[in-house]
Amino acid sequence: MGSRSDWPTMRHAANTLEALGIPFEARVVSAHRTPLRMVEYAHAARGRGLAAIIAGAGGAAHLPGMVAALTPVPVLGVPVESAALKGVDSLHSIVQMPGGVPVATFAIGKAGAINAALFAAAMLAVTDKAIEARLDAWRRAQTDNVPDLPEDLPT
Ligand code: RP5
Repeated sequence: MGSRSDWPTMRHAANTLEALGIPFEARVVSAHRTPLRMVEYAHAARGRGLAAIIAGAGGAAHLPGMVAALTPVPVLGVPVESAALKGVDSLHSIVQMPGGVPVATFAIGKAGAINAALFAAAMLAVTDKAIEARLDAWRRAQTDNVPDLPEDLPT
């Protein structure tokens, strides 16, 4: 993520990966404030065996696109909600990549962070039966937990 201030959003991705038993690391890497850290992180990603990079950033959210420019590892972009423009700036910064440098872009905020983690899990599940089983179980539990009434009614 681009800043510690993104963690309240990005922890939802971390929590989801944890629930699915998928190992991950969480790092602050800013495209603007620590550009060399970003270059080093992205250059090392493939060699370190990272299967995907979930990159969350807000405002002028250049982190996902720049990381995607620097590594062939799939980059999943999460637009963090910004104070001034509610994350529409983040979304536009992340989604509108030029042809040739893909970033899979998710919803603004918490939903996007959760879905980026689920999407990464789905990619891994293609070749990992254990993750496939845990993702299936997670989805079943989600379905089972949706009540069919809007509130508890007196019996
Ligand atoms: C972006 O600027 C970060 O991803 C963050 O969403 C935003 C604001 O950062 P802070 O000023 O809160 O550190 O680079």
